[in-house]
Parts: sequence; C-alpha cells; structure tokens
Amino acid sequence: MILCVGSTGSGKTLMLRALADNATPGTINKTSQVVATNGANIINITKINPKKPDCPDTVSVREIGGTMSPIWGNFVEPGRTQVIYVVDSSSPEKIGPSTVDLIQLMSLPALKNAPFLIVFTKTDLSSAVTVNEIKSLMRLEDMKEHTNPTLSFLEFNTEDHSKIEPLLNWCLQFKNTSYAQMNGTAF
Ligand SMILES: Nc1nc2c(ncn2[C@@H]2O[C@H](COP(=O)(O)OP(=O)(O)O)[C@@H](O)[C@H]2O)c(=O)[nH]1
Ligand SMILES: [Mg+2]
Repeated sequence: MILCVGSTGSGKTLMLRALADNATPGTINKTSQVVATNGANIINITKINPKKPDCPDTVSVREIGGTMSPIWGNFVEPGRTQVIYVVDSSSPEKIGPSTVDLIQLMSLPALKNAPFLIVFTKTDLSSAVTVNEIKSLMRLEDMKEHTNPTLSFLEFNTEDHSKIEPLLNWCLQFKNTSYAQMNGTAF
C-alpha cells in the first residue's frame, strides 16, 4: 500500500481527494477540511481503463497525519510499501522539520529502496518557494544519489488540473490486482 505522509496542513488530504475525485480545478472544497488528520485515512484511487471499463485500476493510499511522525514507521511493510512524502512549498519554516522527518523515514531498513515520491504542494500560492530551491534546501538530489535512487519529484496544487495526471500515474504503477482481473491464475 502507498503511505502518504508529511507535515500537518501540508495538503495531503486535499491532494488525495483530488486524485480520488479526479477533480477539475476549482472544484476542490478547501474549506471543508479544517481539522488536521490525526489518525490514518485510507483513500481508494480509481482510474477507468477505457480498454477494460468493467475493471478500473485501483490503488489504496493510507494518509497518516503529521502529528504521528514518530510512528510512521509502524505502517511500513517491508517490500510492500511505497511512500508519497508531501512538502508544503508555501511554508519555508517547515522545511527543516520536514527534512529531518524524511531522513528518519528513508533510513528505515524496511524502506530501503522502496519507491519514494516527493510532492511539493501549494505551488499556486505566491508565497511558495520554487521547487528547485526546496530541493536544494532539503538536499534531495544528494538523497537520491546516496540513499534512495528511486526518489522522484512532482508538484501539485489544487488549482491546476494538469498536475493530477502525473500523480495519478505514479500511484497506479502500484495498483492492486482486483479479483476480477486475477482470473484464477494468481493463486
Ligand atoms: N492554495 C492552496 N491551498 C491548499 C492546497 N492544498 C491544501 N491547501 C490548504 O491547506 C489546508 C490543509 O490541507 P489538508 O489537505 O487538510 O492538509 P493535511 O493536514 O496535510 O491533510 C487546506 O485547508 C487548504 O486551505 C493547494 O494546493 N493550494
Ligand atoms: Mg489530512
């Protein structure tokens, strides 16, 4: 399962909701989500495959709130977890703590070489720091070179519909095989 983590208020819930709804810009209700996620949400993301409309591609993402960072590792299954790490590009003051949390998560033996995606959120805001600047502040290229070569990067904001598709495609690489698609052969 994909684990979606990052600091409180970084935009995880809205991003996952946009993926789940395949939303168009402006349709994401930003005011309804005023309570931080304290527990863990599981969101199913589905994309209809035009060749097989009866068997949509589905992947489950578990969101875990920023206040639970000390126990993020408890949700990791060795070899079976992928990580979306959300960084709020409009809050430079959170970049330090986000870097520390990321290093701790990445250094878990159970996540060695696990697929890791960093998503820079809220890039629509004028206060947002550029993606290149955050990458350099967090030394993400060094992490990619020395710690986890799978590390990849995307940006996301709720105002730009074109940001949904790349994220959706990254998630769907890890789609669950539905029972209907197994056709008995998987057993
Ligand atoms: N402008 C803008 N605001 C966003 C965006 N994503 C999230 N927000 C704001 O950030 C707040 C926290 O988002 P939420 O998804 O609940 O964060 P979470 O705690 O990481 O799940 C929301 O209430 C929105 O106001 C975005 O892409 N653009
Ligand atoms: Mg949340």
